[in-house]
Parts: sequence; structure tokens; C-alpha cells
Amino acid sequence: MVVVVFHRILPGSRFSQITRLLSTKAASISGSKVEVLGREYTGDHMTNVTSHLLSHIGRDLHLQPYHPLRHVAQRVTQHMYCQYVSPRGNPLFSVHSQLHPVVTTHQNFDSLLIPKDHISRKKSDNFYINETHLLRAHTSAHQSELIKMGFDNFLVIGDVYRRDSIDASHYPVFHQLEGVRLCTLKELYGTHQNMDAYHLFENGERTEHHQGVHTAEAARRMEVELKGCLLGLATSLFGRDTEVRWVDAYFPFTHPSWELEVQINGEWVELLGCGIMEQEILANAGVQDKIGWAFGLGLERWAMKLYGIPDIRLFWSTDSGFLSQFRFDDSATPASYKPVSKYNPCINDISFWLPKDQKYESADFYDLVRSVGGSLVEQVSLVDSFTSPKKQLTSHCYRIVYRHMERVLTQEEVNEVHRRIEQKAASTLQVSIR
Ligand code: FA5
Ligand code: MG
Repeated sequence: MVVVVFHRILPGSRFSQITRLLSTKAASISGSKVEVLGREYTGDHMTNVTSHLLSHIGRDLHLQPYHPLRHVAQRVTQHMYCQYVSPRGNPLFSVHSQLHPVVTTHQNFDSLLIPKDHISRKKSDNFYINETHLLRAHTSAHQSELIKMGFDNFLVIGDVYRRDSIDASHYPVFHQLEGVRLCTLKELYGTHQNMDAYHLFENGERTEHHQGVHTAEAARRMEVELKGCLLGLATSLFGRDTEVRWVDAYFPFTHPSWELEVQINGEWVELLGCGIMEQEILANAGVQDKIGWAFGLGLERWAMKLYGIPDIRLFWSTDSGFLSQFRFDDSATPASYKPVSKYNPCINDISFWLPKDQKYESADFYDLVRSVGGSLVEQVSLVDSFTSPKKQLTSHCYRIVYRHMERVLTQEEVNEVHRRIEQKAASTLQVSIR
């Protein structure tokens, strides 16, 4: 579909970028047909993608020239290029930043040893295309296929999709950068005189510090290398004086696992998850003689810390007031975000009785609000829930905060959107507005 109304040409923006944004629909849903970037899927009982969500596909913020997410991706890539160089002086890591965002449940979960009944597979947490396909929930979904293809050191950069509550630090689409490195014994230890004394593998007990198949020393060496690489990255982006901390973590696909946190406005925020790859993943991908580490970081989180960007929705802004602040060719150029303008929020509540004999999930309502209200919605939260014994019905009250990032909103405008949300909730979720 071609959108013919051209509101305004944004000064400083690239024309080609705007054309793409307005004139092509990279993904759409009509009836049971879901189309994503040239591939067609048939929807079924698991389908829960909405047109509004699909409209984010193809924006590829991490590939847009001068976009802050691209600057951060470039800086991470540059760091990895410098850290890992082949004997001939070439970067060891390859970069994969245009992989299709629709993956199979095998890629997103099974290949990563995520159990069949694991909560992360829930329909209420993911955007499913159908029973067998979903929009990737993390870039780890591509680990196994790339290892099978023979890559030993690689980065995957891409958009990821999760059904989540909406606030200044959560958005249903964000961007991750994944790093994977597989090492042979020789690569991990260099050349020692007595190489026979060193081993990657043994038939031992799994402990909190290493997998049963790994020697304690090999696992420890990998941990030191991984943490050193990631701390070096944080230091090179945020400076030596920035305080960070390691926290023990759990992922089904790594052991042991850690998260790196940094303080943003006095609060500890998770920057990445990482760990020593489960050997079974490597074995399933046909690799026998190597040990691996992996990490996955959120580009928005790093960009928010690096540039002081206060709201995750700003990354989607097409306003030149925002974009022009990052218009520099060298990604290492220092920059700090200056608010374009601040407008007062409009707050409206909505209360309804949940349907009696039909399943209802708050995530469905969050999607609905987002699809009707679009970027006018700053936050939706459940503020009250009670059950009336007399009616045998449960009531939910949600608070919706409306705020436009770029101009003043009138109460009439907000009322109109709010009314459409009420109507759509009543007709599609079978709730009765109170
Ligand atoms: C993962 O997605 C794992 N795949 C990461 C990983 C890769 C672990 C390889 C081990 C080995 P997690 O859900 O914690 O884990 O997300 C990873 C990072 O993405 C977080 O640390 C954070 O930086 C970012 N992130 C997670 N959720 C959000 C969100 N809702 N909004 C913005 N960024 C987020
Ligand atoms: Mg996490």
C-alpha cells in the first residue's frame, strides 16, 4: 500500500529512508495470511501478531545511518574487531545483521535446550505467526544455524519481539546484539611447551562453576576471557569511572551464566546476559572439539546509558529534533541527548468486567491499547483488580498515560482515542465497560 499523504519532509532526514517508511509495508496480516518481508505464512490458533506490531518490521533501526542504535552496534562491532584478530591481521568476527526476524520454535527454543514447558514459550510472552513460527524473542535463536554453517566467531544484530507491559524502558520491539566465540584447545591456551597437560573436556560432575564435560580450568579461562572482553566494552563506551557489577544468572543455553549491570539514574539496570555455551548445543550443531562462550546485549539499554536517552520510545522517533543529535559519521563521537520538548501527560482510566467464560489476558489488552493509541500511549498499567462475589465477575481497572513526545495533546484528542480503545476492547475482548 502506498501512503500518499506526506505530512512534512523532515529536515536532515534522508529522503530514501522516509520513502521506505511510508511507502512499503514490510509485513502485514489479512485474514489468516501473514506476510513478513516477502515470506508468507498461514495463521492458526497461535497467531497473535497485530498489524500495529507488524508495522515495526522493516524499520531496521540498527541499520539506519546516524541512528543511535546503529552507532552503538558499530561501537560494539569495532570493539570485537579490535579484540579478536587473526594471525594475518583480519577481524575474526563476522557480522550478521539482516537475518529474517521470523524463526521457527525450534530455532528460538529447542535448539537452545529450552524445555517444552518453559514459561518463556508462552503465547502471552511472544508474538507467534503460527504454531511453528514466531518473531524471534532473542538473537540467540540464530546461534545454532550459524554454528552449523561453520562460523566460529560471529555477531548477530537484529530486532527482537516480546509481549511486555509498556513503559519508558519497555517496548514490544527492541534490538539485541549477540556474540558467539568457539575456541579450540590451542586457541584458548596459546602454544605451551607441554600441551598434553591441558584439556578442554573431561567426564566430571556438573558444579555451579562448570559443566560436567568441561575441565574446571578451561571453563575458568573462558569465563575470564568473556568477562574481560565485556568489561572492556563497557569501559570503552562508558568510561573507566562507570560502576558496573556482575550478577549470577540462569539461562537454559549457558552454564555458568552471568548478567552485567550498570547504574542508570541510581538504579541497577541489566545490560547483557552471557555464559559458557552448553556443550550439547555445540554437539548438536556438529562441533566436537571446541568450547564456546556467548553473550546477548540490548542495544537500547547501552544507548540509553551512553547518550542519556530517557525513554525507549524515542528510538522510534522520526523527528529531526531527535535524529539530528546523532548525525555524525564517526560512531565514537561523544553525544548526549537533550530533550526536544516536554509536554504534560493526559491520564485516563478504563474499567471493565472480564468475560465470564472466555480466557482473558492483560497482554491482549496492552496490545490493543498499543494498536489503537500507537505512540500516543506512554504507559498502561493495571491499577486495580477485584472480584464481585455477587456478580461472580472480576473487574480490572487500567491507567493509560497519553503523552505525545513532540507536541501538546488536547483532552478532546485523548478522549477520542480513549473511546476507540473502549469500543475495541468491548468488541474484541468481550469485556463490559463499567
Ligand atoms: C536473552 O535474551 C538471552 N538470549 C541473552 C543471552 C545470550 C544469554 C547468549 C546468554 C548467552 P535477556 O532476556 O535477559 O536474555 O535479554 C538480554 C538483554 O536484552 C538484557 O540484558 C537487556 O539488555 C536487553 N533486554 C531484555 N529485555 C528488554 C526489554 N524489554 N527492553 C529493552 N531491552 C531489553
Ligand atoms: Mg535478563
